[in-house]
Amino acid sequence: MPGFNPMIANDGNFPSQAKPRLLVVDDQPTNIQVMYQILAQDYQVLMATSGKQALALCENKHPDLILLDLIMPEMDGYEVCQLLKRNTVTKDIPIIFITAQTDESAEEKGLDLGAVDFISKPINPRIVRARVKTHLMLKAQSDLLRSWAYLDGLTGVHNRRYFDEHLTTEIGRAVRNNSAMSLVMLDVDFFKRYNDKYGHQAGDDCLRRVAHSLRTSLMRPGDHIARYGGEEFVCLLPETGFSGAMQLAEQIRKEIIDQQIEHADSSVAPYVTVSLGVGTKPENVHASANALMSLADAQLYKAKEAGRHRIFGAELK
Ligand code: GH3
Ligand code: MG
Repeated sequence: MPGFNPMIANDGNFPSQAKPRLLVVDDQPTNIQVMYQILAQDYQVLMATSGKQALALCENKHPDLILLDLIMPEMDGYEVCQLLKRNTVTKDIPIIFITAQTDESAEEKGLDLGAVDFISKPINPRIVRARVKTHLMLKAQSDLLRSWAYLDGLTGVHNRRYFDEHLTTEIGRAVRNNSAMSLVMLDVDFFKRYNDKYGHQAGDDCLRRVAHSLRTSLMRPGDHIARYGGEEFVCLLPETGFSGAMQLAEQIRKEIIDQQIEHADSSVAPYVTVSLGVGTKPENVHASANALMSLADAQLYKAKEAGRHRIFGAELK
């Protein structure tokens, strides 16, 4: 087939990013070619001829949907499905099983393992296109709902739920890779007085401006900002050692006071200020999410105790 690339193919009419990305997994290249011809017009089509290759492609290329052959040598479709559902990176990718097996128990087993649908061979192109379209739409809707459930409605940064889930994943990754990781916790100083003087609406605006300063200061794509509680925020900084995190905390402190948000009742400055606590897991140190969180929190407490509008930091041993 001209231009047929065994790993990635599309018809070239549209930029590939504009099209949803499908992964077709089948040990028979001729079956893959049939699927390719049915789907390449509307989708970017990734292809794998073994379960192992499929798992690697899912981790690296994040397809939007998988069409998975059930019967394959070495690793069958059930096993591939199970492994994908166990991995946090791939568990939400919808899987449609493609199979020549017509008995209901095979279908039941597949659905039990988390597949969204079953298509039997020989395939009918119109049915394949229709089901793919439906499941991609459902996936897009659930992605959108999930992203809303992880956002803080007031400030637009992530919420505590997202942060808690992410922290566990990120610390696991940092321990595996022996890399450093830091947290910056931040709390607005005398915010109760701010609300009392300027009103709750102004208080809300102030929190939005603090979130804006955090967004401005954090530049790396892996960094995450979350609103952890009322006027408390936390920044998760993968691959960041102690001095880098302290520098960033200083930048945030400065960014916020430089906004000159009037706060006449603050005891530390005529403007809104924040106190910050930095906690670092250095390279080659094993640590839990709780230990890192407690460290950053304790540092924030010290900053408050020492007079507010300042930064304290420490590293885990
Ligand atoms: P400190 O410097 O020790 O942190 O003092 P504080 O006044 O900032 O801390 P305290 O915990 O006493 O008060 C926090 C205030 O933040 C009280 C609460 O009404 C306010 N707050 C919490 N969430 C929100 C919110 O979403 N919007 C507004 N406007 N205020 C909030
Ligand atoms: Mg406060």
